[in-house]
Parts: sequence; structure tokens; C-alpha cells
Amino acid sequence: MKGYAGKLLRVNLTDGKISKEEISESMKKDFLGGRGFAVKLLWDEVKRVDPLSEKNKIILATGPLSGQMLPSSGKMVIASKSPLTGGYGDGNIGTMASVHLRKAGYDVVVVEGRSEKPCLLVIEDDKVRIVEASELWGKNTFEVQDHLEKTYGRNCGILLTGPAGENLIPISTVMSQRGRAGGRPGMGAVMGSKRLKGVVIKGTGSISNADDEKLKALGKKGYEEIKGKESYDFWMRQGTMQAFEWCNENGCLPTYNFKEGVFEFSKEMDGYVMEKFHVDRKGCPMCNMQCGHVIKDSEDQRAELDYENVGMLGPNIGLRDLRQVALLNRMADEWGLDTISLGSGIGFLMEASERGLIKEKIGWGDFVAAQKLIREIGMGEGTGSLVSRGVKAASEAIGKDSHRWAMHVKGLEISAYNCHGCPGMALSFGTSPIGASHKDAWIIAWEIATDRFSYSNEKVEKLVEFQRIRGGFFESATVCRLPWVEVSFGLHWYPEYLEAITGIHRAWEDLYQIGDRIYTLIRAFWKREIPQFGRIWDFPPDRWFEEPHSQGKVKGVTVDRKKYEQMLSYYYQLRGWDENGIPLKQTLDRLGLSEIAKEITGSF
Ligand code: PTT
Ligand code: SF4
Repeated sequence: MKGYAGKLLRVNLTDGKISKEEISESMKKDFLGGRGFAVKLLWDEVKRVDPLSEKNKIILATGPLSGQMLPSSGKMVIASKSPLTGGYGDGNIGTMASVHLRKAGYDVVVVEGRSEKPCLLVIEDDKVRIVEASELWGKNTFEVQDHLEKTYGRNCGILLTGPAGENLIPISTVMSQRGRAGGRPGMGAVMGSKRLKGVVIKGTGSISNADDEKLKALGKKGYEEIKGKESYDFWMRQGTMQAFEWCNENGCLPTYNFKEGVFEFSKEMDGYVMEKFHVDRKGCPMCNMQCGHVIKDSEDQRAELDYENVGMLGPNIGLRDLRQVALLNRMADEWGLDTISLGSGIGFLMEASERGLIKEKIGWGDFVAAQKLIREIGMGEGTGSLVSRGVKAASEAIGKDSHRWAMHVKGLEISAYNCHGCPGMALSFGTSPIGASHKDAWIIAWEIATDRFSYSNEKVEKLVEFQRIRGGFFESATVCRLPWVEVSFGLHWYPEYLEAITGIHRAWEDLYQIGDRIYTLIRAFWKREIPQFGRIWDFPPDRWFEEPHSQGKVKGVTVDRKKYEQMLSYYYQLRGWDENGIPLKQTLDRLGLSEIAKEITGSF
């Protein structure tokens, strides 16, 4: 099939063996790329291993749309068995590494084993090397990015783990370009466990497509359409930070560890305040609606902001100064810690302190304490170490009723949407295939605009549709979904791009089928890796069911557990899974996955 480099690069850090493998036609046809390739490889090759052992593998996967001359295509998936959740984990990162990997002649890299000494993987077209990097171990991601740009030139792609990943902290992520982050469920720690400080990629070739001329023309039209969109100008002003004010108005802003949905100081730190401090814009390659907004933090250093980061490191920990939030955000980027899990962890500790469950006194909004905690979390030391393994593990450690307000699903911390008054979004977090991420189905905007408090079948159907488009298509194609989500870029473009690239016409229905296959295989992966996995794992924490907000639009409202159960059952029905959320035999047969049935313990 055209549009793929067709090669998988396999690197074993234990014995230094480097090999190139053909990617089969059926793999391309059935799994498309990105997340699809990742879960297929993990299913085949990573079976019941300790995520931080040398037996785990890290997958860097692009898709047929990655790195092409079309809107926002500079993305790639980083996946592994997660040390945070024990299940399937991935993240999507916008990085020059995606473009360069494709130009170097590979769609996928599989890194296995463990190097004896800290190392870098350097890919320069055909020349692939493992280079000792002991001098970089312990350095933060900004320092290493600078160093590698000096060594290899600025025209290359760089993926890094920070000191937190080196210390095997399960909430660590992979960083690129001083502000792009990907792999929330501990992908940084998996890199660290392999003593892989970074990957440097330089490609000089090109991708061979079915119809380059047509793709060029379609890509050009796409870029033009985006620029002409009504919402484009405001998006360029605020990017994802436009969600801040909206969330506050609608009672969804995570505040004081998700206790409340409105923050009394929100006007001091929303998108308009960010605009005042704005000094630069950054983003991913191939994008003409770049959303990384850089401001000077409270130490006058550059820091890149996104809504999730501000929501979780601001209101969720009671911090009201945007420049201080930016500083915490920069620290997270330097350490390679995921901002969402970090904000959730700090909020959890503040609440634990308030309730007298830990000795240390940490008040809401205490900026100095938050900095200290970040260092401790990154090192896995002191009070901070309680949440280094996430809030699920922390609540297991401190006990009492803390599991009720440990804000996670499946062990992954909930991103910045408080869902007391949004049952559809609560179900989206509940059923996201990596744990509580918003990436697979951000149904909240549609939900609030339509019938907010309903638990209708229509809502569940919409959720599945979003998962098919976002978690299925965008994660496997692999391109940024924000042109579609944020400026209403037409979905019809994507099958057209795919056809010009691969030469094969596929309608959205066909792409949905690929998405369903990927979802079902991810579900099977969870079941195989965690035998007790099932329905109970698809529930958000008790706080959303039992503790209403005291103010704002959804004051007094909680998610109704019984109705949530009904929505969940209907969700399983739509997916072809049983009442415990395990794929049915006929579903596996329909999706061409029959051979995996016997591996899902106790299911058949
Ligand atoms: C994503 C998650 C997000 S989602 C944010 S902000 W968001 C946080 N960003 C972090 C950060 O920054 N530093 C840090 N140390 N940790 C961070 N953790 C959080 O990670 C990101 C954009 C954004 S900004 C979003 S919504 C969209 N996500 C996409 C996606 O998932 N798939 C896709 N096909 N397109 C997407 N486009 C958008 O990309 P994870 P990025 Mg990200 C500083 O990685 O693990 O998926 O978690 O990749 O290059 O930073 O772009 O309001
Ligand atoms: Fe990257 Fe933002 Fe552009 Fe998407 S919209 S490709 S996240 S810069």
C-alpha cells in the first residue's frame, strides 16, 4: 500500500541489535497506523510483563497521514504497557520526530531491552546507532534539548525523558521541543527503565504517495479552509485556553481537587489574562493554527501553557496567579512529569492535609509547597512520593475514605473537566481506553449545548461516534484532531487525504470499523494483563456521584449511579462487549480478531 514507508525499525538495547522489518499489508489495512500499530504490536509482543522491566517495549508509531503536507500532521503515538495503570498506555505528541521518522524511511520504531548505560538512539536515515549518553543522565529536558540541537543541528526530531522518567516515576511523560508532551500513562518512565535518555531522528527522504499532485492540492485547500474559518482568529489568540472561561461558566473547572466546578479567582487567570502576558506562539510541525502559547513565568522564564495544564496546576490546587502556574508548568516540562497527574496529585495531597490524613501542612494555593512537592514527586522522595505512582496508589497507601476523592479512572488521573453535571463526559472518562483521558471523546461541549443532564441512549451513541473518530481515526491516522474540534475543519477531508496517500478509497464507515477493531483489541489487552479487569474499572470516583458542588451552574447536582450503570450497559452493547465489558466472541469474529479469544482469561 502506498503512503507508508513500509518499515518497522527494531532496536534492542540489551544486545545492541538493530533490524528493519517489513510492515505487512494486512497490518496497514486492518490497523491503519499510530495507535492501531501500537496495540497490535503490544498484543503480539508484550504479554504479562512488568512495565518497568526490560521485557516491556516502547512503540513510536506514525500513521499514513503523519508528516504529510496537510493540516496539523506532525503527530505520533508513543505507547507501551503502562507502569501507571498496568494496562494499555499511549499518548499523542506533536513533534518534528514524527516528520523526520517518516522521511528517514520508517513508520514505526520498537525499542526493547535495557541498555547497560544511559544512551541515546540516533536515527539518521539508514544509519541507526545507540550512543552512550551518561553525561546527559540527570539533566532536565530543556538542557538536553539544547545540547542535542547543538550536536545534531536544529533540523531534527528529538524525544526525551526527564529526570522523573529516569527515576521511574509512573506519572512521567515524554517531552519534545521544550513544551510538547506525550504519553501521560508513564511513557517517560518506560524510557527511563530502558536507560534511554532520548531519541534523535534525522530523515532526508520523502514519502511515496499514490497521488502526490492531488495530495498537494488537497493539502493546500485544507490549510486555506482552516485560515478562513470564523473561529480561527480567536483560536489563534487563546488556543486551548479558551476553554478556561467556558469551563468556569459551566461549572466544570476542576477546583480544589474537583470538589468545586467554579474558581472564585478565575478572572485573574483565564485566556484573556494569558493574552496580556503572551510573548510567543509555538506548536507542532505542519500546523497553521499553532496553539502553544508562551508567557514569561514568575521567574521570567519562558513557559508554554495549555488549558489542561492551567486547570490542573491552577484552580485544582487553589493557585490563582497565572505566572506562578506557568512556572509549575515549566517545572513539569523540565522534569518530564505529566501536568494533569501532577495537578491531581498535588490537589490530592492538599486535601489529605486539610483532612489531617498526612502530617505535613499544605494549604490550598501554596505555591512554595507546590514547587517542593514537584521536586519530591520527580525524585520519588518525601511527602511528594506518595503521589509519584498516581493518586490511586496514594489513596491505597493512606487509606480511610481517600479512594472516594482520588480523582482517577483505571489509575490514570482525570483531566481538567469536572463532571458532576456532565454524565456523558463522566462516561467518556469511564470508558477511555487508557484511563481517564479526554482525548478519546470530548463529548462535554456537545453535551452542554444539547441536553446536559440527560442519560439518553442518544448520548451514548454520540460518545461511541466521538471515540470512533477521535480515538479510532485521529490516533491511528495519525494527525491532530484540533482543526476539526476547534475550528470545524471538515471531516470529509480525511478520507480524501487517505485516498490520495494510499490509493484506496475508504469511507468513514470503513474507518469506524478499524477504530472498533483497535478499541476491542485494547480492551482485550487490559483483560489479558489484568485478569480481574472488568466493569468496575469503568467508573469515575465517588466524588462525582456523591458530593455536589456548593456553587455555580451545577450546584447541588451529582451523577446518578443507577443511570450511569444503564448508560454503561448500553455502551457495552454498542461495542459488542458483555455486561462485564469483555468483548463477545461474535464481536471478535466480526472484527477479524477471532484468534485472540482464548487469551482473554475466563471469557470463553
Ligand atoms: C495530552 C495531555 C494534554 S492534552 C495536555 S494539554 W491539551 C497536557 N500537556 C502537558 C504539557 O504541556 N507538559 C507536560 N509536562 N505534561 C502535559 N500533560 C498533558 O498532556 C497537545 C495538543 C493538545 S493540548 C491536545 S488537548 C490535543 N491532543 C491530541 C491528541 O491526544 N490526539 C490527537 N490526534 N491530536 C491532539 N491534538 C492536541 O494536541 P498525551 P502535544 Mg500530547 C506543555 O500527549 O499523553 O496524549 O496527553 O501532545 O504535542 O503536547 O499537543 O489542552
Ligand atoms: Fe499541534 Fe496545536 Fe497545531 Fe494541533 S493545533 S498540530 S496541537 S500546534
